[in-house]
Amino acid sequence: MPRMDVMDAVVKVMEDEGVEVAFGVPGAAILPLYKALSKSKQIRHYSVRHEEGGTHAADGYTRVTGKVGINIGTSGPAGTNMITGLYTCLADSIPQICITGQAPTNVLHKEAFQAVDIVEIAKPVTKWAVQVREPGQLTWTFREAFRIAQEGRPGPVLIDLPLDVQKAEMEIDFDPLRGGPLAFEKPRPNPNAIREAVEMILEAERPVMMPGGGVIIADASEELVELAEHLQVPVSPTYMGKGAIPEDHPLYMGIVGLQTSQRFANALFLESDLVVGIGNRWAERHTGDLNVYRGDRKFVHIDIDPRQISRVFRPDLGLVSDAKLALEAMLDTARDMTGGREPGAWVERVDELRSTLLRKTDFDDVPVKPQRAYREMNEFFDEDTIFVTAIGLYQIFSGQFQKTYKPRHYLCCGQAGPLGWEVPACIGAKLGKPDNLVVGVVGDYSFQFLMEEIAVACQYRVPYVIVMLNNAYMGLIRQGELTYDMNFAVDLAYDGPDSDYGIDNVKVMEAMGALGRRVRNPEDIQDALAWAVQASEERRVPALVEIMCEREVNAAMGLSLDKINEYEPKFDGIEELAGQIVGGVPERD
Ligand SMILES: Cc1ncc(C[n+]2csc(CCOP(=O)(O)OP(=O)(O)O)c2C)c(N)n1
Repeated sequence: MPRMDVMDAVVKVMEDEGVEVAFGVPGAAILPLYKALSKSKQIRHYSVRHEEGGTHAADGYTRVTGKVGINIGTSGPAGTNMITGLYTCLADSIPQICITGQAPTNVLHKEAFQAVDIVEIAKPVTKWAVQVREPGQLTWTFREAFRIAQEGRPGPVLIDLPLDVQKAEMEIDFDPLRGGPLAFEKPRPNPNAIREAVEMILEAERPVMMPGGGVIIADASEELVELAEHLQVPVSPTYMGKGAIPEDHPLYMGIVGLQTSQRFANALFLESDLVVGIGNRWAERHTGDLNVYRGDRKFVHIDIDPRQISRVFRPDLGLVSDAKLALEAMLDTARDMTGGREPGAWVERVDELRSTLLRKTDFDDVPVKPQRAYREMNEFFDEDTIFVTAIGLYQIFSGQFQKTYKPRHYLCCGQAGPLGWEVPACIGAKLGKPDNLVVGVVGDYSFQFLMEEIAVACQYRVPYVIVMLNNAYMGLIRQGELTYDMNFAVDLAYDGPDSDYGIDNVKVMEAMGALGRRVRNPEDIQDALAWAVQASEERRVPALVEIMCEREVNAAMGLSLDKINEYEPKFDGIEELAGQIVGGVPERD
C-alpha cells in the first residue's frame, strides 16, 4: 500500500468518481485539502464569494449534468453558510457533497476558533452528515458519500474534516482498480403493479400522466413521451417536471396548481378520472385543497422512495421504482396489452382547452407587464436555452408563461425557494453545459441576495444572460396585503435615494466587470436580449437586461381570480372549480 498524504488520496477518489468542477472558499481549517486539490489536473476549482453561492452553483451544475456537485469551505461560518444550499438540494433531490474544514479534534470542545458542530447543524438538511475522525476511514467515507448522495432519492451529504485528520500521512487503502465507485441498485418495479397501473390507464376515460422532478432526474423523459404516445394519455408535468415533455407536443396538458400553473391545465385536471404521478411530491402549492384535488378520481403514485408513497394521501396504487425503470416496464407491458391507440375525445378536449383557455400576453403597457416580458422571451429564445429561476412573483409568472421543451432546461429551486439562487446556479449551469445559452430570470430583490457571485462569473469568464423583472416592489410578499388585509408598503419599499426603482442594477453589473442594459418599453426587449446574448458571449461575462416592470401584485395567483379574468377568456363553470384549486392557501389535515 502506498504511503501518501490522506488529502491526496481523497482528491484521487473524487477524480475517480468523475469530479471535474468544485466550488468553494478556502480558509485555514481546510488548507490541506486545497493543497491536494491544487495538484489535480482534472478538478477545476472556482472560488465563490459566499459559501451559499457555492452550494447553489454546484446545484445548478448538477441539475444540468446529473453529476454530483462539490462545494468546499473552511470551519465555522463556512459550513453554516452552506445550510440553505444543502436544504435546497435535499428538498429538490439534488446530489451534492459539501466538505468543511474543522478545528483539530483535540480542541473541539475548548472554545476553539470557528469550531462549530456543523454535523449536528447539517443533519436535518442532508442525507448524511459525518465528521471523519480516523484518517484511515477517509477514502471509503468519500466513496460512501458519493453512493449515498446518488442512491434512491438523491440528496446532499456533508463531510466535516478536522485539521489534524486532513494532515495525516499514512499507508492508505486506495486503489481504483480494486475499489472504484460503490455500486447501488435502482429499485425495480413489481411487474404485477406495473400491469395494474397500465390496466387502470386502459380502463380510465380521462387519464393523465403527471411526471415530477423525479422523471427529469432519472432522465426518463423519452420513455415518458413514448408511453404517453402509445396509450394517447395527456401529460401534465408538475412545475418541477417542466421540460419532461415539450410544451408544443399534442399531449402536453399544462401544469396544474395554485401558482405556477395554466388555467387550461386546472380545468382539464378537474375533468380527469385517473392521475398517474411519477416522481412527484403532491406538493401543496400544486394540489391546493386536497378534497377538491382528489375528488372522485383515482391515483397511481410511482416513486423511488418508499417513504413518499401515502405521505400526503393514500393512492389507489402505490409503486416503488426508479422512474425510468417503471416507465420502461409500463411501455413494454402496454405494448403487450394493446397496439398504439388513436387520439380520442379526451385528447381532443385537451387540444380544445389548450388553444382557447389562454392568457393574454400582448400588452403594450409602460411600465412593462410581466406577461409581455415572457411573451418576448418565448419569441426570442430557442428550445436549447436553459432557464434558471428562483422564487418571487416573477418566477410564478415564469412558471405560467415560460415555454420549455427539453428536460434539464428549466431549473428552479422549487421546494426551498431561496432568494438569490439564480446568479450562482447560472454559473454552475453554464459550466455544466458550456454550449447552451443559459438565462437567469430574476426579480430585483432575488438578484440582490447573491449578486456578489457575478464577480465569480466575471473572474472565470462564464457568460450568461440575466433577465430581471424589476418592480423594486417585492411583489410576491406584497400579495400578503391581499391575504392579510394589511398595508406594509413602507417597510417593503426600498427605493434608492435617486431613483424610484431601487438600486441601479446596471451599474452593479458594470462595477463587477459584467454588462447591463435597462429597458422601459416592451418593443425594446427583443433588441436588448439580442444585445445581451452577443455581448456576453463576446466579453465572456454575464449580461443583464433589466426590464422596468409594473407594480402590480395580484395578477399571478388565484387570490386574484377577478384580476386574471379581466385578461382571460371566460370558460363556463371554471371559475368555481379552478378557484378552489387555485385560490387560497390550502389546508391539510
Ligand atoms: C432566503 C429567502 N428570504 C425570504 C424569502 C421570502 N420572499 C419570497 S419572494 C420575496 C420577494 C422577492 O422579490 P423580487 O425578487 O423583487 O421578486 P417579485 O416578487 O417582486 O417579482 C421574498 C422576500 C425567500 N423566499 N427566501
